[in-house]
Amino acid sequence: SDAYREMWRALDMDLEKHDVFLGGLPGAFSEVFLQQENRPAGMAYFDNALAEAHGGRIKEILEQKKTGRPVVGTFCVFVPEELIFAVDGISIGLCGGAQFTVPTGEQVLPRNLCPLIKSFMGFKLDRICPYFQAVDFLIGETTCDGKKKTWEILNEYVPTYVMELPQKKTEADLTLWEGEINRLKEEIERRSGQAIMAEKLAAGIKRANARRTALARLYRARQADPAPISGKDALLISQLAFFDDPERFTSQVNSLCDELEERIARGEGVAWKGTPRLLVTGTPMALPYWKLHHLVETAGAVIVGEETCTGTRYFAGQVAEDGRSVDEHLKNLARRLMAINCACFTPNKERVEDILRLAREAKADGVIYFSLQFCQPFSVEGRLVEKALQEAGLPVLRLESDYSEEDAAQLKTRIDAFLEMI
Ligand code: BJ8
Repeated sequence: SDAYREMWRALDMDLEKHDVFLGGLPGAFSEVFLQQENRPAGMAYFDNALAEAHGGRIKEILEQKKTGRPVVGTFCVFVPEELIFAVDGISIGLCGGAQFTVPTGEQVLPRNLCPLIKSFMGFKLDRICPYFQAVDFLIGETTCDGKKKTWEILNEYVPTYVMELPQKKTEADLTLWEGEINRLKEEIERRSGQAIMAEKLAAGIKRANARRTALARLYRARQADPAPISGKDALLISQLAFFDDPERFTSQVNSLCDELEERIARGEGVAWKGTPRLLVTGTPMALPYWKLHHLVETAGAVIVGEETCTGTRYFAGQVAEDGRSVDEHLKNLARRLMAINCACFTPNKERVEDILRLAREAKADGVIYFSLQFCQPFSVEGRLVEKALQEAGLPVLRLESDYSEEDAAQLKTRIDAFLEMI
């Protein structure tokens, strides 16, 4: 609408390019989502949240920003959003999942780099992401080398603060990480001009815990056979968690879960009982990346869980709510985060245990190990995970891909062959 165009112009967006980008989305969305059978009615909220991602939600954020609330962009589930909530800030997860911006990203980054990094860099350079345009500052982190070095370039466009994430999980690493969380707290205080107080931080922790609880409930519903919701719809919900208003999102996920639990009680699902059930594990799948889920679910299987950062790694665990002082809260934040098993850590054996447990809980018939192209941590770790799953008798399919559609036919052939085998 015209009102939105004014808003986008004020955000210094490239309106022509943005039109081209948005122009492709409704077709893709309708093909991937709207043609599914027996979708839960509660998906209507999330469909609308996606449709309004560049419109209504941005308008809402800009109104809140006018009242002095800081807008902060993040790229990793290790960045504690609770600290942003503690200054009434708005936290936005900015990872990019679109092929559209990859060529622009490649103008400043090597071509043989993970598409997620090239995509978010491209969104900034192309000026077609209103979230990127609205943020006051970004919080990066030292995870993979690609992201770690990209912050230096991104910082030329938007102030980018970098947290140092340890690479091991010893006591010394936990101490380093606690210090990093404390330094981030000081940075957020400095940038927002507000001191972080114990009560506000406790409220932020409660808010993030409530969202994690709702997402965990959604994942539990997917353990039912027949599955009450498709993997695609569950992925879309996870992706929207990074953009939506946290309280509203949580309450919508909970009402959807009410509906799903009624479906389970009636034995109703989105696929027949006995449909092959797959767990996906690997790199995150940022909005609007739906390629793998779409291929798998149109090939006749259903995805019943994601051990990814747009899946269980985002919401696993809870921050203890027994802290009384800011210091205790910070320690509790650090402890929950250090239990996340990202391939950037070495060793990372707990991830294998997580995958085995999740596959068992979701009654998965097989696992797809998915890496984005050029992601070294997850591709290299794939061998160890594959071996461990095979030893446990779980069939594994390893796939690597990017955001283009070029390999769709080839991926489909491999997925079909895997489904025949399991
Ligand atoms: S905690 S998975 S969100 S770092 S950008 S590592 S795909 S080459 S995203 Fe991540 Fe935090 Fe870990 Fe999760 Fe590979 Fe690409 Fe790097 Fe990536």
